[in-house]
This record gives sequence, structure tokens and C-alpha cells, in this order.
Amino acid sequence: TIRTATDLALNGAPPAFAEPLHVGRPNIGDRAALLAQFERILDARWLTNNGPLVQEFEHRIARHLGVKHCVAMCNGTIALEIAIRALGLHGEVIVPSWTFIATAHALYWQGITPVFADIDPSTHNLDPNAVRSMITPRTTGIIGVHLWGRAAPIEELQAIADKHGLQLMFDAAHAFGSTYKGRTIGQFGRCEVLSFHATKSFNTMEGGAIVTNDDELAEATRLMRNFGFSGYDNVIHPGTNGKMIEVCAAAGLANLEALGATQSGNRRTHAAYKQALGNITGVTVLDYDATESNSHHYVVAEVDERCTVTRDQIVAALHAENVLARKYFWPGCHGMKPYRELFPHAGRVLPNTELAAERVLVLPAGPSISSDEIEQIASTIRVMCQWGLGGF
Ligand code: T4K
Repeated sequence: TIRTATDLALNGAPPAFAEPLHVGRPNIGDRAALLAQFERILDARWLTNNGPLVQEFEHRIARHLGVKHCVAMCNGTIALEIAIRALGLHGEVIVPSWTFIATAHALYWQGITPVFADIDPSTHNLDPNAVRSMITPRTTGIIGVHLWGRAAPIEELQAIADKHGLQLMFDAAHAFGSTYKGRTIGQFGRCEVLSFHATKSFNTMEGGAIVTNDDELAEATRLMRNFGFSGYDNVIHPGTNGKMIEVCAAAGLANLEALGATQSGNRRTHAAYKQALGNITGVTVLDYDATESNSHHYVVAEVDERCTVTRDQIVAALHAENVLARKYFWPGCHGMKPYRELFPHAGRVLPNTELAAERVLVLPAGPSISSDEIEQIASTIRVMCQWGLGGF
């Protein structure tokens, strides 16, 4: 148990945890249900290429989200790229810098310049005024990201897109099952892109999907994910290989059954962290809007200037204890090497992103974290802060 500074691994004590605690520990549903789904694949001798499990998975996801089409893909990044191409985006597209690098890479990989706009510090989502200020004659679209599962300012972004004749789509990689004004994420913009990566609240090991109510867009993205084939032999569209394999659909079908248990586990974890870190000055756990659904998959804390130690000192202390807390999405996409040179002045126009990059701490979460583990993590942070008062 960590009570004083001498108990910290940073100061030579043994680490609090023998095994590392990860932020992205996958949620694994019922093993027997997963193995039963695998048996179906072997029985059908159909491993990929729009197999029966993928079709069933798409149907289940579309119904679950109340959206007309779900086009399952091999991962969220390829789904983003296919959506970007299907919308005909080119030139410049406005995105937040405060997102996982895949959002920016998907654009750049398609020959498009990602133009980074600042965020609202209270939500970590795009600030509509910042978006407006980034529009140029080369702008063709906006990609909003529902960061931490909290919906982006959808109506404001749609109004900007409509006014300036821009396409609007969403990176909903964090937002499976989230809502915006009570409506499920998946039906906004021209389309929304999900990730079912192993580290997401709902996973298919690797996987993603484009969800949309637009029939034509759904058809085009279906063609594009399978080399543009229409039936056998006939290629009618440029395309790539973005197919989800049957094993991933099997994991998705099994994990859908466990969704309720996962979500209540996530909520418990989030509430336990809030309580355990509640009285540490300068450390605040981000809340989610109580009137909206959110998976509570991410426990995001901010370490501000009132704290006696910095976010980086806390991360170092936690890592020494074998708690692999993360600084997602430090330093922001604009600060990453491929984009730094493109945007040398970004620091001056993205103050809220820069602030988040200094403050954010993402803690190991999900149903696999026990309340004892949360208590140990909180004690580490508390003792660090007390020790910090004595000065480093
Ligand atoms: N848009 C947004 C907003 C996203 O957040 C993402 C993905 C995407 C788009 C793209 O979707 P995908 O193409 O990935 O479907 C991880 C994930 O790889 C990535 O999917 C995710 N966002 C991002 C937020 O997190 P890294 O680079 O942090 O991964 P890594 O290898 O450090 O793993 C995270 C932690 O999870 C580690 O501590 C280890 C642990 N882990 C990981 C895996 C895969 C496990 O314990 N078990 C596992 O099986 O990106």
C-alpha cells in the first residue's frame, strides 16, 4: 500500500503491481459464446469476403444503432479512408488536432491536407468558431470527432457545412452507443465511422464500419471495400481491400451479448475513480453528460496548474508502479512529426489543444480494473501530490 513518498516505486520501493495495468485492456465477452461463433465459421468453410457472420453482424449493428446501413470494414482507419473517398473530399479538410493520429493520417493518405482546428476545453471536441476560422477556398469538408464518446457539436457543425457547401462526416471511433440529444450516434453527417479495435469499449479484435442512412453512399462504400466488384468478375468502381473477416464478425457477435455487462462495469470504474481522485487539488476526472448515453470507457483526468506536480511527473510515477497511464492524444496531431512541418504556426492558433496536451492523463479503465487497483492508483497520485509539496 502506498502511504508515503518512500512507498513510491519512483523512490526505489517495489512497484505496486507485478503485472502492467493497461489503458486499452480488451473487453472479452463470454468465451463459450465466442468459441461457438468460431465453430460456425469452420462449419461454413467461409472465412472472409462478405461471409454470413459479417452480414449478420452488419444487420445487428445497424439495428442496434437505428441506422439504415452498416458497412463493416477491416479497421476504423480504412473505413475513414473509404468514407473520405466516397464523399469526394479533396484539397483541405478541417479536423481537430486533439484526436488519435488516424483521423489526420486517413486524410493525408488520400492526398488531402488536414487543417487542424482548436477544441472547446470543457468537452475536448471541436470548437465551431475555430472551425469557421479555418475555412478557405480549398476547404471541401469537416470531420468531427466524438472524442471520449462525447458527441461533437453536431448541429453547429452541420450548420457551418450547409452554409459553406462543405461535406460533414464524423469519426465515431469512441462513440459506439453514445447519443446526441437522445439520438444514437451513427446517423449524423453524411456518414459516421466506427472503430471496433481491441482497445475500444466494444471490439471485434480489429474492425470498423461506415454507418449511414444514405443508400448511394452505402452502395459506393460497399463496392470500394471489395475492389469495386459487382458480383463475380465485373469491376465497376475503383476500390481497395477493406473487408472485415469472419473471425472479427464472430468476436463482434459474441461481444454484443456482453455489452450490458461491459457498460455497467465501465460506469462502476468511472464512478470509483471520480470518488478516489475527488479530493486531490488540481486533478479533475472529466464528467460525461448525465442526460446522454456514453460508454464511460475512457477515464480521462486533467492535471492543472493548481496541482503540486505536473501531469508528466504523475505519468512517470504511475509507470514506475506498472500502471501504464497514457497521455492521449499528446502532443496533438499538429505536433506530430509528419504534420509539424506542415503547420509551423499551429501552436499559436490551437491554445486549447496545447493545454489539453499538457494536462490530460488517461487511466486504466474498463470492467477488468478492480476497486482495489483504482484505490492503489489514486493513492499513488495523492502521495505524489503530497510529496510534490515538499518540492522535487
Ligand atoms: N479515430 C479515433 C478517434 C481513434 O481513437 C482510432 C483508434 C481510430 C480513428 C482508428 O481506428 P482503428 O484503425 O484503430 O480501428 C490504440 C488503438 O490501436 C487504436 O485503435 C485507438 N484508436 C487508440 C486510441 O488506441 P495505441 O497506439 O495507443 O495502441 P497500443 O498498442 O499502445 O495499445 C494500447 C494499450 O492497450 C496498451 O497499453 C496495450 C493494451 N492492449 C492492446 C491490445 C491491442 C492490450 O492490453 N491488449 C491488446 O490486445 O492505439
